[in-house]
Amino acid sequence: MFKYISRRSLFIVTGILILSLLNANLIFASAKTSEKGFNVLFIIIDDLRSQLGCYGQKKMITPNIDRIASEGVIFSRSYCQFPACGASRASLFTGIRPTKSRFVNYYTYAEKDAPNAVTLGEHFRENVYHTVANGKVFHHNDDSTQSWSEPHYQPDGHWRDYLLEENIKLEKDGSGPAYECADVTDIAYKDGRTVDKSIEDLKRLSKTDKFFFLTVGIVKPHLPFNAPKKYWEMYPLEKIDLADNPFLAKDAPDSAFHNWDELRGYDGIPKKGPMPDEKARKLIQGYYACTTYADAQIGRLLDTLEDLGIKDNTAIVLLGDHGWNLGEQTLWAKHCNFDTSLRTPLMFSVPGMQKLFCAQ
Ligand SMILES: [Ca+2]
Repeated sequence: MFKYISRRSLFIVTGILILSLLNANLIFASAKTSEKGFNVLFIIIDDLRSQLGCYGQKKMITPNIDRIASEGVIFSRSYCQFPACGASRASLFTGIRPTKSRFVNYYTYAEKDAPNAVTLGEHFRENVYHTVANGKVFHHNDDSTQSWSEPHYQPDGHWRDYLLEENIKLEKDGSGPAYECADVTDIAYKDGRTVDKSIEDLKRLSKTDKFFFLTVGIVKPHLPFNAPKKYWEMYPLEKIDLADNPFLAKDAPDSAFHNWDELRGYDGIPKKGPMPDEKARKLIQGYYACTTYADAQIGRLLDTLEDLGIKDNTAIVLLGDHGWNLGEQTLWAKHCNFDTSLRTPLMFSVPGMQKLFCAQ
C-alpha cells in the first residue's frame, strides 16, 4: 500500500529531494560502487491534473503512474507555485518562490529571473551525478544549460506536433485544431521519441561508473490534444462526463476567472462565450487520451529500469508542472488559482524511502 502525505506546495520538492538524499548520505557517494547511492529518474509532465487512479479517481487510465505511486509515496495535496509552464518550472528547479517581478508567466527563463540560483540539475551535477535532460524540462531548452552534463535533447518537429496533413495545413494557414486522432505508433509523436532517447540513455548510463540524474519532460497532455488513435478509443465519447461544476464560483471576484485564451486560439474553438457540450466532451476525451499516451511512455521507462536491473538503485520522481481546467468553474486551460489549475500530482518512489517519510 502506498502512503498519502499532504504538502502544500511544489516549492518543497527541491528541498525534500535534496534533503532526503543528504539524510541518507547519498549526495556524497563518490561513485556507483558505493552501496549508499542511487540514480534518479525525474519525470515531469506538462499540464497534468490530479485526476488519476492513484489519487482515488477513476476517469483516466494511468496504470504506469499508478505503479510508481503504489511503490512509493504520493503527495495528496501538492500545488504548483504558478499555474503556467515557464514560471512553475523555474520556481521548481531553482527552489525560489515567484514574486510580482520574478517568474511571472509561461515564458519565464529561470536564468534571467534568478541568475545566481543553483538549479536542481546543477546541484546534482556538482555532487558527482551525471545529469541529462530530455524533452520539456525547463520551458526553454537553452535555459540554465549549466544544469546538464550533456546537451539538452529535444526531438525534431514543431511543438504543436500535428501529423495529419489537413491539420498541418490549418496550422500553416493560421492555427491548427485543439486535438488530433491519428492512427500512428507511439513514436510518431514527439513524446515517444523523447522516451526512445531516454531509454537509450538509461542503457548507456547504467554501464558507467557515475550515478545519473535523468530528467524526462513529457509534453502531453498539453494542448493540442494529439495522440495515437488507440488511446482515443479507450475513452468512448458517449461515456465522457462533463464537469459537474460548470458555473462561476459563488462570491469569487471577476479576477478569479479568465477567457481561456490559450484554447480560444485553436481552430474550431468558439472565440467567445461558453464551450458547447459536444465540443467540451471531445476536448475531455482528447485530454484523457493524451494522458494515457503519456502514461504509456512512462511505462516504457519503468520497463527499461527493470530490464536493465537498475530499478533497485534508482529513485523515481514524477510530477506535473500544474493542473488544467476541463470546464470547471466555466474555465478551460490553466492560469487561474482554482484547485484544478494549481494542484498537480507529485510522487516519489525511492529505495528505502518509506522509512524516511512514513511512520508505519
Ligand atoms: Ca505546463
